[in-house]
Amino acid sequence: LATAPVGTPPFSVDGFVREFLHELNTNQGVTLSRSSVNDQYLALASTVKNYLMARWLETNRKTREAKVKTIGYLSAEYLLGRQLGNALLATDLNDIARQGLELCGLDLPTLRAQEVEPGLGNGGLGRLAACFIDSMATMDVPSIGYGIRYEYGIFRQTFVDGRQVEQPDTWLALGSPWEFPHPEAAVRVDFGGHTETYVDDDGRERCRWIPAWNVLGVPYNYMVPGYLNGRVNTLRLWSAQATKAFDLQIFNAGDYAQAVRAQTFAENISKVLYPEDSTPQGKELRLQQQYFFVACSLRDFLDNELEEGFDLHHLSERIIFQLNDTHPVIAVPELMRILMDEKGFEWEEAWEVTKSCFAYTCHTLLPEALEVWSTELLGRLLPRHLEIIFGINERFLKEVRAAFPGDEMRARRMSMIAEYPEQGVRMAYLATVAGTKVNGVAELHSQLLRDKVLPDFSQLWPDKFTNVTNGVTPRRFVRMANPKLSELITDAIGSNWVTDLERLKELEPYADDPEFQARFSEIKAWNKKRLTDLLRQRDGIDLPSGHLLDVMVKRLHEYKRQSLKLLHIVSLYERVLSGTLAVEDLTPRTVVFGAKAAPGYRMAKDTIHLINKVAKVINADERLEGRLKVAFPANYNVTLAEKLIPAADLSEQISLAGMEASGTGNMKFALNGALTIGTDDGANVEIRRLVGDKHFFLFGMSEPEVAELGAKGYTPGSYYESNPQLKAALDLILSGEFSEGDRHMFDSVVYNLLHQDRFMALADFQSYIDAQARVEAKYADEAAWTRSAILNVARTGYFSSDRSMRDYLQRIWHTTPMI
Ligand code: DL6
Repeated sequence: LATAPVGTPPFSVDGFVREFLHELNTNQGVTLSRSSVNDQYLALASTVKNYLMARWLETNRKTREAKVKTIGYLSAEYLLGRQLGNALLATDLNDIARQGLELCGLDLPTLRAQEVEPGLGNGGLGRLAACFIDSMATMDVPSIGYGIRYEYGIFRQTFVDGRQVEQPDTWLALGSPWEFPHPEAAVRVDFGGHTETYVDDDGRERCRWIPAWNVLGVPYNYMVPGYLNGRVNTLRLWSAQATKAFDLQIFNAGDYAQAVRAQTFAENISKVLYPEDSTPQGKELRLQQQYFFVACSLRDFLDNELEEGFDLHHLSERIIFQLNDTHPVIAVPELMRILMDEKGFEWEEAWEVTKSCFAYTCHTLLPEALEVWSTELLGRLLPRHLEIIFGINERFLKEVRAAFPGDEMRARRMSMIAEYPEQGVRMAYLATVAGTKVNGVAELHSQLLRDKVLPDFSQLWPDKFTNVTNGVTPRRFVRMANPKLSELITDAIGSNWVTDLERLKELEPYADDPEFQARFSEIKAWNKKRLTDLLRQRDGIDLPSGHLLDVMVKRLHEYKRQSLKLLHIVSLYERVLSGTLAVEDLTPRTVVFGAKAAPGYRMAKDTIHLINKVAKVINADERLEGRLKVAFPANYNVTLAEKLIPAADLSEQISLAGMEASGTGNMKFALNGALTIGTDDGANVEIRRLVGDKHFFLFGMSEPEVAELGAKGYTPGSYYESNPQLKAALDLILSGEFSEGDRHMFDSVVYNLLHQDRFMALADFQSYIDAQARVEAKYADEAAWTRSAILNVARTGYFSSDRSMRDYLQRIWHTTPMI
């Protein structure tokens, strides 16, 4: 009885309806006739959870009993997207739910639309974590995702006069049916104070931390259902609370505000997601968040997931903590501290265990994205951890000096402690030293990581470095997002592709089949219509029909070069105005942007403003005869992506070569039959290799060419002077055409391009324009375009996150799925 899971509701329309009405009555306290849409959504979510519950409990029991190695995925971000659709898919309940709800007079899509997505991430890194936990569950890999339950996720973006305005993301306001809070299992996390040495009972000198304050971490568990396999893994997100509610003495003395201050202070730790994805500010609260969630997670694993009395010398047989970028790296000194200060390990023993329990994934190449924590802050917040970091560094540098005698410069370069502009800890170095493996996220990125970011480390430990190219979950991004295409694929090759995506290769022969092509085109048109309906209702945007749908969705960052896309649009417009392009020669095209800018990133916000202003003028200009439109729906998120990506014809992946670590949007578009226009950057390189040059529009400098130009000295102004088309486009912006005659409104963007252009947009302009001309020529040949689109689908099965997981299992985690 103690281990018996609850029963599962009957897998029938009747059984479903009974369960749903029961949940509506008992959970929501309403009858069907008196229920709101939100009641109905919450009851539906509970119903679906009930179908998953027995599997979840059983998964936990089996994993615990099997005593196998678990993957502890440590990530400060999980950009989950809506949960209901995914849970229905994983349980095969879609049809039953739809029919059952119909019997109740309800409509499944309406209830699904009620869900507010948990936006607990910024972009690629957080969405990758969500794809990976989906794949691990589907592949029967025992894993726990650990992270932070932010009360406010990524801000909600609105536009006021074309400028970005951020609103808080109140994702919890209408209830959060997918989580299971366990306040009774809260974990204490210490901060501040000082350290001291003492002599233990065996006469050994030891160190201990005397913290100054603490908070509680309350675990919230979320189900991570595998696709049709009966496995349900766990995502455990931590929420911060004060250790005591409030100080009664102060309260009784009448100072209410002071009395609750401690509570507010503690809760602040998990209050809000930092919205910078590539320029982390060294903010104290951010370090508190990082330590908070890894301290909770380590404690949780050691105390609750291991059986009592487990010998921690063998810890690596039971866990590997994957560090999703440097955000969780403070876990390294935390494990050392636990082993030495709490479990009595000697340094060498503790280090042997620690360095076998972590692996590190780097997600960037931008120097400003590599976290460095000032030693002043670290020492103030985590004094014992700073001591341990110094200890690790000292021993590490001895190893370096032994391996490269006399090469003091090298030792200095490799030190985890930076001395300028202030003393700080280079978290990527600490992660590299502590990790059993270090991986980049696409082939080119992993190579640049070895050669340019961490060259000294890769010379010292060549075998430590490896690559795992990112992937995306086919469940959410094909099967769920593109139901019609999924049906077409299944009709052609059977349904196994959903968990074995390389089977999409079997579609290749269909690329030449006129009937298949026709159905494929109809589906694209249907997806465009679905998007059109959504954007009309969501944003009041009217998408014209029959246009090439050209989509650029990703965070707004200079290196991603939304400004290059904008120059292309402005250039088309300018050519029509100046008569160098006849309007009837303009390929009917709608460009859709989706992008959030970090709230403090001026240039990114100015670029958003400019895009919106350009859109307004172009969309209203009748001289274009409706042949060029620009749409920029606000608040791009996972939910919108699921409708936007399947509708796209052209996928814009135009970062400067050597800057985008991988990209994962690029994979989602190709898998949904969009053709890519892209540079040889990140995973584009692998996409192009797999789909073939004829089915990919390559442009721009290669990474070595970029490096060469940079070394020679890059002068963007020379491109402006020598390229009349580029000059005319920039001049048009400067003329005030898009800013009601104000010639200076966009000086920041234009003069930055003309005088600095760190990401060389002007150097790649002509090549981009030429590639766009090739796009138009191909688009004019409908059969050829459709053929290429089908081949994109057929040849990109490699980019399943299931394959990424297999690579991690083989190259990094050295474990296998559970039987
Ligand atoms: O690996 C996931 C994703 C990559 O696909 C993107 O290319 C990369 O920009 C992104 N990185 C981040 C933040 N990086 N840091 N630190 O989101 O990771």
